[in-house]
Amino acid sequence: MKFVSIIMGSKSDYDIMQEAGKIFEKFGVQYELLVSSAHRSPERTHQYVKQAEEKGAKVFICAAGMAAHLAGVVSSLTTKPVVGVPMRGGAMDGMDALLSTVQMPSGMPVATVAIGGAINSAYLAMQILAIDDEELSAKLKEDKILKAKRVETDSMGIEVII
Ligand code: RP5
Repeated sequence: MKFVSIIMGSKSDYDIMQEAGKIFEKFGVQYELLVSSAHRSPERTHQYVKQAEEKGAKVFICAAGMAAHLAGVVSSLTTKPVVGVPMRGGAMDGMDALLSTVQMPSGMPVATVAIGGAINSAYLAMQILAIDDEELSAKLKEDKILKAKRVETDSMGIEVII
């Protein structure tokens, strides 16, 4: 069973990260979602990543805030692609999480999206899966076409062109 794993450092990340789940549901992509912290539950995180890989996880999405080490720790435990989502909150409102997530040492990559970028994390994970999945690739192409059409529709009625 091929799926994407979404790991959140805290239940407080859920409101934002459930948006990634909704995208997977829309595209018919299987996913798991759970809370496991790099700091508060390191054993659970290690065990889960190993188990998820064995079960068929192809991409990991890791969302964490503040001193965000979850994506980095998961990257140290797997050779599957890891997408990091820095979360808002704390004294620096996400800048700390952004830098903690993106500034990985060489050889331990984390593909970091914007602060709170749950939706792009899902799209990036799907684009990775679509490399060898024609059906998903076709759905993503269709989605891009729809988005381009929406831009034209939005412009119609308000545009001023001379
Ligand atoms: C991180 O610290 C979590 O990912 C969350 O974004 C942040 C705050 O966690 P809580 O104190 O709300 O559980 O570990």
